[in-house]
Amino acid sequence: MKRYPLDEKELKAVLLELPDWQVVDGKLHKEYKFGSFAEAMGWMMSVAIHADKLDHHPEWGNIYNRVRVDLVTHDLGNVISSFDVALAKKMDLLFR
Ligand code: H2B
Repeated sequence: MKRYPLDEKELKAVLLELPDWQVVDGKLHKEYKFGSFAEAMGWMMSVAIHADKLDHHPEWGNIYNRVRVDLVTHDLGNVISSFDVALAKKMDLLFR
């Protein structure tokens, strides 16, 4: 997969197919809520394994059963890229 920045039009289209994701401070942002701390941790671990394989790592934080995620591509100068979209989709898939 190629890592390329999204233009305005692509970003708009992507947001339509990514429920509850929005652009906040130039990053692809979402907050997940889980049934428990253990569930949140389990999800983070599953995502971490995938993120490392993809060599694309999220900015994220956990408080109890919530995980706040901000996706941006550092190598391209902190813009939202195709890799952020791929990771966002995988996160949603693993959340279901
Ligand atoms: N993660 C994110 N979010 N953005 C990057 O540009 C990035 C990354 N680059 N993980 C990768 C690692 C790069 O530093 C390594 C050397 O491939």
